[in-house]
Amino acid sequence: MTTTYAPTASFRGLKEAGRVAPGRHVLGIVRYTDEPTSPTTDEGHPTIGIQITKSVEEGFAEVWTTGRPVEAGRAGALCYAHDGDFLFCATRIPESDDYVDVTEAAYSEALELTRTLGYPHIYRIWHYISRINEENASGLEVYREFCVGRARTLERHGIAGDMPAATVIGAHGGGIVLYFLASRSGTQVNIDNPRQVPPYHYPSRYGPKAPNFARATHFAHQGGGEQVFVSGTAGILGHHTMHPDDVEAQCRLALDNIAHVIGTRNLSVHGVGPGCTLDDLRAVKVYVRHQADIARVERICREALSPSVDMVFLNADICRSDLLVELEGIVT
Ligand code: 3EB
Repeated sequence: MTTTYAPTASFRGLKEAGRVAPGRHVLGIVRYTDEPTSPTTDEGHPTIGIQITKSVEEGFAEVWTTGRPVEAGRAGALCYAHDGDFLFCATRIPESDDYVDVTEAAYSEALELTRTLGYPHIYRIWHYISRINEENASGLEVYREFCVGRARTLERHGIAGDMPAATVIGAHGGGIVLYFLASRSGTQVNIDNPRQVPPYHYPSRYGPKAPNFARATHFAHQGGGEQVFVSGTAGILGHHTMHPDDVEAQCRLALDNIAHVIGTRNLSVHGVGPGCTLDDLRAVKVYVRHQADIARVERICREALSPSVDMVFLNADICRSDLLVELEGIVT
């Protein structure tokens, strides 16, 4: 797949985050580091920090760049930048003993911003949530509270199933960081995996309100070029967690799930193509619940993916407490 001027991500050292190739412009910077920071636009683009590593030395920046100059702005708690065709937006919800209303409010603000600025196609969303598997004051798990808040906003806006690819992963502190990409034009197709129940049809045993995201989003940009955004993908078949005590088996299943989602057959069912393979995956983030499992997971991922893949490994909780590993990536 080729990309002309669409936003692309690269992983860099925290200190080199702002240095970009000639002709590229920073649309947004996400710092994966040892402290949370609320978004700012001090450098002419949003910068936000997720607390997800144990030290700043282990940290890195995910730098989103675009082919055109950007304009940055703020709206309430949201920081954003846009280039006429693409919008990057980030926000942080502070640590809270009840995430339902604050999630609903943040999601509503975000949806409203995309409408006000004229970027109605949200095509990829990331969320990092501290204490994700802990019970909050209500007795409900934090992830489940988040799902209730998200569902309320979507219901209010009449959005049933057509959400894009997403990630929800545990942070080590700092509340909820949310960031997303949206587009003014282009053709977005949200893609399911027939091997996995669509999240919005998960039974209520996983929470009072179902999650809502696609397994992948295919995006054909109006100026040419296509990208496939693969959601955080775990060892789930149907709606069941498989191999609950076996991180290696979960990792292989997650990779199989991705291969299936982006393969020729599944993409053609959704009317898009050509299909791709695990070899095409880039900007891969691998989340591993137990630090001690990272080496084993890394071996499996290095074998399955391209030798030239840009890939990072993070020790983080996954949204179901029996999931030990999850991974995401982009075909650009
Ligand atoms: C899963 O397949 C694993 O709630 O938006 C992955 C990606 C997961 C996104 C979300 C949840 C979400 O259910 C968990």
